[in-house]
Amino acid sequence: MAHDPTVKGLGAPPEKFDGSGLRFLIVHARWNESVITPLVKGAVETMEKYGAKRENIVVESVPGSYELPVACSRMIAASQIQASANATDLMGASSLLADPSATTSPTTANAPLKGPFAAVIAIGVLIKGSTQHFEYISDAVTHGLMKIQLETGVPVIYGVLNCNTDEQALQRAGVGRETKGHNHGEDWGAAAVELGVKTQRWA
Ligand code: DLZ
Repeated sequence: MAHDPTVKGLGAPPEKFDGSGLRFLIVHARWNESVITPLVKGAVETMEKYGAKRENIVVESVPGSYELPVACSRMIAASQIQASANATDLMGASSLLADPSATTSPTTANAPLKGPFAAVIAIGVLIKGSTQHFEYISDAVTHGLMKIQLETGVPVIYGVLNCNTDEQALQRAGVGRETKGHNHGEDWGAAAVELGVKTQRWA
């Protein structure tokens, strides 16, 4: 089969975005694991290339794509609650510092960041079957993820492949059998860092 020209990726970014001080979340489905695994790997490796530290990239799995929105929603909310708790702790710590007898555990430079996620990537692979399942799940997940990012203001990168065949999906993970294709996980990793940096600028 000839090279599929629709399997293309993101162009070069207008600047080098630095994800080093940011915390990210990847939630991925486990359906179609042979496609999911390279996509997640591509996303993580690209985020690291853009400075994100592996310990600041939280990876969580759910059974199928239909579960992506609820996991993203809960984990974003939990990270925001944790951020408020940390802020309260810090206020307490600064008053403790006034007391020379108080002991606080020092944070190390390599400790994972806590607090809100700068951006989230939701990764799923939906392959069209002979029933209406594909259309219902695809539509619900797409709208669910958009709703979450608009309601929370946290970018949710759309890492859901909606494909007609296994081969189409494999090619979009860079592991096609007929032709390798391009790993879209890399584009999603780059988009997560860019949006994470930009939403901080837009704050
Ligand atoms: C049920 C189902 C089907 C038929 N196909 C897929 C698929 O191609 N990709 C995917 O991520 N998940 C699929 N699922 C599972 C649903 O997303 C979901 O996990 C179950 O319906 C349970 O809610």
